[in-house]
Amino acid sequence: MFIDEVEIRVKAGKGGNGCVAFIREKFRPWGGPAGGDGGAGGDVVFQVSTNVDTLLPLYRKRILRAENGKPGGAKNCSGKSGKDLVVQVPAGTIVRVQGRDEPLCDLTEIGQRFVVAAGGKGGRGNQHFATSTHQTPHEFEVGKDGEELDLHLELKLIADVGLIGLPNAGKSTLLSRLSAATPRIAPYPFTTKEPQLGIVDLGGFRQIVMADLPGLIEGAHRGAGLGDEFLKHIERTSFLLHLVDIVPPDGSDPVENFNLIERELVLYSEVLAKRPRMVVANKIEMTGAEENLARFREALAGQHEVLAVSAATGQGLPDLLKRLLERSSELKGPSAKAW
Ligand SMILES: Nc1nc2c(ncn2[C@@H]2O[C@H](COP(=O)(O)OP(=O)(O)O)[C@@H](O)[C@H]2O)c(=O)[nH]1
Ligand SMILES: [Mg+2]
Repeated sequence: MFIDEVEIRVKAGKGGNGCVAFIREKFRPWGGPAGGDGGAGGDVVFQVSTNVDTLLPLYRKRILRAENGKPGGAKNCSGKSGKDLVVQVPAGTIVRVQGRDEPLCDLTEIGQRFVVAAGGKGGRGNQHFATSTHQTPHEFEVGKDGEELDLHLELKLIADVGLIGLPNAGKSTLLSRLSAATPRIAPYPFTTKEPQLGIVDLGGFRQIVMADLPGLIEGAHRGAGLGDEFLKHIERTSFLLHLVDIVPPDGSDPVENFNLIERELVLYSEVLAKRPRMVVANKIEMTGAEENLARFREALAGQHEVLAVSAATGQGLPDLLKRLLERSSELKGPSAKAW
């Protein structure tokens, strides 16, 4: 299990101050107090939405602020309320006040809303302070501050895309080039190397979780077992990206290298071997890459589409993201959301 975490401050709007005013009309020189009430401050609200898949949109923010209420006006006019700030969060977000174990809320249902910080009440204007013996009140209330909290948000993630390939294919390099954030890995008893993972922003509000699965193939080689929990987790990975070094330094054949991994994958997990996948040739900026790529494409013709990138120079990466976005319905299979 991977955990996406964000720490963020939320600040609701302050209530507007009450107003001190008196009616001044030609024939009513002492027309009485008429100061309006301040408007309430806006709330900060979290709402579960299918538009977001991770907490990535919140990484770039420090503070989420709702609008303040407007002060009351003369002639008993109430101030306008501040607008609520509605923040979209993915299903499965657990919200805690920083430093507390007990969750503030556990947001699971699409559309579910929770006010994480309530706006302050507006203050009353002087119209409310008049009594029979106190006809020209100058009292008013100031608006109350909105709630301000430091929150910790946590989301359990499933990898949407698993990166596979021989050691040195460039998996780590590719992942670091594409990821916009690096979630934490929950404490699994890994028997091999820890997987790396990143959130990849595909644009168009789609974010996917990409996991490098280094232990997968190397582990299969040695017959080393990954933890059951971890295996269950990666078997929910809905899509595989097989990365191939198109100019291997040892002079080996990229087609054979590709077949080797595919064979091991079947031996390792039939569930995973059935996953849809995309084949990506890496290191295409190197000399000799072009001929190898042509041969490679020919060998895989009719079986897999082959994209070509250089994780080192960035060549081909925008096309790769575009292609992943186009295939994002396959990346988000029902299994991927079924926690
Ligand atoms: N020339 C070239 N080298 C690359 C490219 N991508 C990765 N490498 C290098 O290949 C080596 C293995 O990369 P790494 O990401 O660690 O591979 P991994 O074992 O699959 O995670 C490193 O020395 C990288 O710098 C690329 O596009 N072009
Ligand atoms: Mg690596």
